[in-house]
This record gives sequence, C-alpha cells and structure tokens, in this order.
Amino acid sequence: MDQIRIALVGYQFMGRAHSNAYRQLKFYFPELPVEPVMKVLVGRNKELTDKTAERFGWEEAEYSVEAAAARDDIDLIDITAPNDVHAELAIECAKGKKAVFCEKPLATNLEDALRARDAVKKARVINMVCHNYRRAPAIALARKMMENEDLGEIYHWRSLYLQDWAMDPSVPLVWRFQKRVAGSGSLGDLMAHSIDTAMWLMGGISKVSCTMKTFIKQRPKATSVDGGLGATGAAGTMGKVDVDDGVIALAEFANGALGTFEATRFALGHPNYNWFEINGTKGSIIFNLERMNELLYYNGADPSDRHGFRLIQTTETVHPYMGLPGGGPRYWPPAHIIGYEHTFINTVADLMMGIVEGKNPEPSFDTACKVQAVMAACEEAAKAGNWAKVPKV
Ligand code: SOE
Repeated sequence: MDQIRIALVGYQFMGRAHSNAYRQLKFYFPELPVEPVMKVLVGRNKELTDKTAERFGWEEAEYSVEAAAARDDIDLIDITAPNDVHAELAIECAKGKKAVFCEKPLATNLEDALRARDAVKKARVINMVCHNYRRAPAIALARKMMENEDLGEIYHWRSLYLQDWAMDPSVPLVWRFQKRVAGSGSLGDLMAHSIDTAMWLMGGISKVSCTMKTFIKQRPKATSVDGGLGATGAAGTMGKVDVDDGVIALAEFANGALGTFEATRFALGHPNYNWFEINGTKGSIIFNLERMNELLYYNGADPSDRHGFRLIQTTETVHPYMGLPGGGPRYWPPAHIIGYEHTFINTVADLMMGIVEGKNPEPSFDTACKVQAVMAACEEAAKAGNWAKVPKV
C-alpha cells in the first residue's frame, strides 16, 4: 500500500488532536488506499519535542520546519503551531513541494493568507485548512439538507461560539491574547469556525457590520515555555492584551439572508458552546456542539398537530462519516455516540483521499482566504464603529 509520510509542526492542543487523528485512521477508515506514516514531529524546544514525539508515536523529532520541508521522505506537512507562522511555514512547505495542511485561521491577516494561497497554487500542491467542525456528522447532514434545499428560501443565520476560559484575570498573556501572534482574539480563534460553517452551508457573505471589545486589558506574562492554553503566569509582570475578548457581527449573505455572529471567551458557563440556527421558508435547523451527535430539524410541512423540532441523532450508518462503504458502522453501532476528536479523524481521512486523488479537500487555502476576508471586513467595520447613538428621551 502507498504511504503518505507526514511531518507535524507543533505538539500543543491541536498537535495532539492531529496526532491522535492520524493514529486512529487504521481503526475507522479501513478503506483508505494509503497508509499515513507519522514520520516527524517538528518543534523548537528539543527536549519537549523529543519527549512528545515518543509519547505521540512519531518516528523522529526535528527542530526546523525548513529542514522538514526539504526532506524527500516527507509528503505532507501539517502546521499546528501558533497563527503567526502559519503563512510563512505554508509558503516554505509549498517551496519543498509538500502537501500542506494548516490549522485555522490560515494567517493573522488577509494579505498573508493570500500569499500562502498563491504559494500553494503556484507550487500546485494539495492544500487544506482544518475547520474540523465541518466533519461533525450533524453539520455534514445540515450541508446535505441545504444542498437539497430542504429548508426552502433562507432568511436567517445566527451563531454563537461561546467560551469562558479567559474570564479569570490571572489567566496569563498566552499567545491567543497577542495580536502579533494570534492576529485577533475571539474573532480568529472562534468566529472563524462559525464563518466557515456559515459560508459552507449558506454561501458567500457580501457585507458585515461589527463591534468588538477587550474586557481584560492587562494580564500576567506567561512563564511556561509554550505560552499555550495551559500556561502559568508570573505575578507582577503584566502585559497588554491587544486582541478582542468578545466580538459581535451582523452580516448579509449573497443569497439575501441576514446573519448574526457572536464569539466570546467571556460567556461564563459556556466552555465551548458552538451553536447555530438556520431559518428558511420550509424549515429550520439547530446545531449545538455540546450535543454534537444531534441535529434539531423543524419541518414546516409536518401536520399542524405535530409541529415541533424533531431531534435527529446522527449516529446511523446513513449519516455522513458514520457508515463504511461496504455497509456497517464506521465507528460504533447507532447511538454509541462520537466526539470532538472524531471530527479530526474524519478531517484527516478526507485529507488523505485528497492527496490520493490530487484534489484539494475543502476548505482549501482558497476557501480559507474567503473566511479571512470576512474577518478583515469585520475588523474594518469595528474600527469604523458606525453606531447610532440612542437619543435620551
Ligand atoms: C481555543 O479557543 C480552541 O482550542 C480553538 O482554538 C479551537 O479552534 C476550537 O475548536 C476549540 O477552542
């Protein structure tokens, strides 16, 4: 069987999720015509990289992306390092003629995202950005329903991506709070997911209005070497937060539908509430990541004495990613639910097939640039701050 030899850059939260996904493919995607080989883990810190490579099951450790990109025994480079290096590393990998898989967002700004897109297009290498939620079976079913126009003409999109990990002022100034590294706060870290899902289900967004706010403006500088989500802070040495803690946008879609997007790290009680609803002339659907195996569907054609949101449990073999090509469950029998990590397994399975077939799996870098363009418009609109003052009466 052919192999796809992989180098993974980064080993924090997303590095762990991607490593796990590659390891699980043999259990759940037996039909794959290629074998993913976990060849090289790339990290800056030698000790941590060596230790993590062994723990996660990578054959070797490497300390330079340039070196990995130049190797002729690597076919795919997967970038899960912080956002500020996504574009440059992708361009380096394209130069080395490697397929490139990059965590969202593609870049910290639209200009760099477009440079990365142009580089992979010029090098004619397979490219994809990891918006893993597209491959939650319930969201993939929503896509099928939208393609079938089951909801009729669409009027509304509304989404919430709510977290609350940043509300404690003692949470240190990790890279997600630094514009130079992250590009933005809740906008690029959370709303990017909602925007990608919205455009995948609803089509393009033509205009936005937006407001954003930083609630905690100073935080203790992170001491731990990685500055990741689990970093600890050193009291006394404070640093400025220069990204949004919360962001709210209004949107109009190309199809005329109206949209509202909210993303925040300050919604106490919601650790990872990724939710959306779509309303059309014939029906509505609601998705809630906290109930990832379910899609709520209101069918306006139901008999008038039986109207209501029905709960579809997307764990049957007929549901996307849940059935094997030859029949039977891909994961488990119906109602043996799956989780967050399975969205990454489904994603890397499609990535493997994209490389085999020579076709960019979605979202490609080109599609991810459209997400980046909406985020740039949100930042521009927030800067313009078109508010109408409420007259005092
Ligand atoms: C942290 O906010 C985070 O890990 C995001 O970076 C991910 O994209 C999201 O899926 C879960 O939360």
